[in-house]
Amino acid sequence: MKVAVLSGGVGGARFLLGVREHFAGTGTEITAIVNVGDDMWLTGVRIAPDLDSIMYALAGVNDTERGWGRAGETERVSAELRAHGVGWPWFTLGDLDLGTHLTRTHYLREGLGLAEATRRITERWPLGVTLVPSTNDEIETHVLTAEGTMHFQEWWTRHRAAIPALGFEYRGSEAATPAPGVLEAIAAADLILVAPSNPVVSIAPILAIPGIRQAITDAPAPVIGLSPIIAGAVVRGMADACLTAIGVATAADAVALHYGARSRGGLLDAWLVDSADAAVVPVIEGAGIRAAAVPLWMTDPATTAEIVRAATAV
Ligand code: FO1
Repeated sequence: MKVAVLSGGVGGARFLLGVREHFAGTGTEITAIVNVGDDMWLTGVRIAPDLDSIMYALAGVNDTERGWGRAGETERVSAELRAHGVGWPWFTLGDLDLGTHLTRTHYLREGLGLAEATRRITERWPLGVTLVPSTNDEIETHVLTAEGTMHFQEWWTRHRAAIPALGFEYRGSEAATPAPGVLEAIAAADLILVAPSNPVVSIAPILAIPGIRQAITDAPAPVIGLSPIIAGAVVRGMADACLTAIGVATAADAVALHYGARSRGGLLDAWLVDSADAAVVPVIEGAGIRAAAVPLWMTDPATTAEIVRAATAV
């Protein structure tokens, strides 16, 4: 069996721990198609937060409290960079984490694509999941605000999404092409999962790359999504600020309707909501999307594996 998962970083990482646990021992090939809209060049290195958050989590070397970066991290190099006035003072690159960025930059400078660089970097750990960036091209999510347009990381990390967003741009996406392995994973999948990641800044930049949405629409596998919203609140992160900006309510059914039914030109065949949102199941089904309500809190990999089992049964 083959499973393809569209995923962002921190929430996606938690979800993938459960996907791996659910399919453990079954010989299932799991491919995560990962957002790269958060990526950027900073102090001469290429940073890919979502790929790294997933890699560190699956490798068991992540900082579980922060949700990003390495456990047992030190920040000596970042302190030096700050003293030099280089980089973003509000964005910390840990010393261990910098090892990843330097390695990735080394491969990119050698002329490899991000997908091959990621393959080589992830070889270090038996992740049980193949990580594929959505594209080898450099695309960047920018946020439009009344105070100007800024890179997603500035809005998210520096301003904590407190400046109201007026819109989002996935710069470079129109000219981007799917990375090697993306369309293949979608076409070969027996199951396509849309992780409970941020619909606006994690999943949308993947779908903005020409060819990916179409490949999903045409795929033989069922497309099953999981709500990142539980009882009108975000599970983690600041997705509510993103959804508000694009005119979508912070509600499990509103996100499902935003993605739309595959049978009606959208993305989804089925959608899982939390038990707390059971009342909206008929609304989602009325829009042509099969729906079920189950506990969706991803408290640990075993609980998340149970969520994935429910997703395969909806
Ligand atoms: N998030 C922060 O809140 N502060 C940081 O200084 C920070 C540094 C950082 C460095 C590398 C990396 O891969 C991620 C990092 N993050 C940091 C997380 C990241 O900004 C976001 O949480 C994601 O991009 C959103 O998925």
